Amino acid sequence: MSLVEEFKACRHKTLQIFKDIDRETLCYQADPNFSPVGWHLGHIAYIESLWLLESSGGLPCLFPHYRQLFAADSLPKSQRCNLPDLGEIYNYLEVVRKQVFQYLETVNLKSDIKLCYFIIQHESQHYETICSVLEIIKQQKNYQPQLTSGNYSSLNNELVEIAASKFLMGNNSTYAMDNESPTITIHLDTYWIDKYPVTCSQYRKFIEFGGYNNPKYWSKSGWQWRQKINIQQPLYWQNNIALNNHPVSGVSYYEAQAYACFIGKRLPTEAEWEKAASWNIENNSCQIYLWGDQENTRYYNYNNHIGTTTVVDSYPLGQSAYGLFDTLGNVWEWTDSWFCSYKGFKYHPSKEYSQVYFNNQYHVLKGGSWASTHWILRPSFRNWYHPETRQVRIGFRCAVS
Ligand code: AVJ
Ligand code: FE
Repeated sequence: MSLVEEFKACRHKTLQIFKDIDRETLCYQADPNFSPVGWHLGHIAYIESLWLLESSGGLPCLFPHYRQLFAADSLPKSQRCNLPDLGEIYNYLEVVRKQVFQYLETVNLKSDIKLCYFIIQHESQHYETICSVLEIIKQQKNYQPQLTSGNYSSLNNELVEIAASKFLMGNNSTYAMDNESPTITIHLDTYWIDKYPVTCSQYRKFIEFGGYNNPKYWSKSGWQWRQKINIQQPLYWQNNIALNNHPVSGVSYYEAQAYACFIGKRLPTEAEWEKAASWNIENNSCQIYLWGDQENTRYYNYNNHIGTTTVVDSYPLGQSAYGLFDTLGNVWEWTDSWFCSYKGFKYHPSKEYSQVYFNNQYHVLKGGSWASTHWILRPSFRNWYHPETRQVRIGFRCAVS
């Protein structure tokens, strides 16, 4: 696909979600930590205009009156509900896009290609957040916790041995985001990691054994948080045996950490996760998912094809070289690592994308979810959230030293 076609394909996906959205949903703030879905749409146009037209192209700002509303660092999230009509936001997107295509015809694409890849991946990340917010709204409307206890499933989480060796971490290709570069060779001692993400059935044991009320499983900051928010289960937890073999999701980093402690394991570091997902010891190489690689829905649950989680052993074709399932797609996975820069990091296109978050307040998440597009679905991609976040579809797998 040409770059122009990729831009169009990404936009097509985004607009599809808005086909039957009413004004109330467009402007509704479902959660204090997330903006209304309509805001994300305007912000996508704003960022494209800012980075491609203004900063790179030196062109004047097309809609200066939208700056305050759609910039990421301007209004607090609670003040983003007063949005223009959907038609006006569409017009904003279209006018910006038309200029972008004109601009791209006039420049040597080579110099701007990384920026174009950034823009597509930026839109993809907001696409995913839009999907998550719609899911939150849907859950809030229909949610009925099911309190009956379920049967446990026989699917166990085997540990896979990852023998000591070096491996190549990160991604220095043109389409990589700034925080994935430069690549680095890392040696890891032997460790073991779960073959599957932790399932609802497995997690139910933690709930039923009183895990939420026993400080011995929780870290100090985790227990403080747990007491503050007084919960007994993941967000939107359904005690439904039909979900037994789905990955647990809606858990904060602290809940993931507590569960791991409960079963005598721990969360993997980012490097451990990435090695198990991408390294091939047979030929000493990294499995790299090329930018815009052919969509293959037989391999992973992604691109919103299914629109929710799937049973963790559904995709044998998508196993990593070490035999892990669901490393890509289904749910994001917490790692034990703080989001920080690799040695030699250079920001792109601005400090505001990654650098301002290198402050030991965010944990790295890996692997993408059912709503991740193929433009961001790769083992080297790094997502990051506050350890308290449970609103997006995040699960985890455990490791052992
Ligand atoms: C890394 C997913 C938390 O969505 O706020 C989007 C990514 N950065 N626009 C977010 C991002 C700028 C970010 N997350
Ligand atoms: Fe953004």
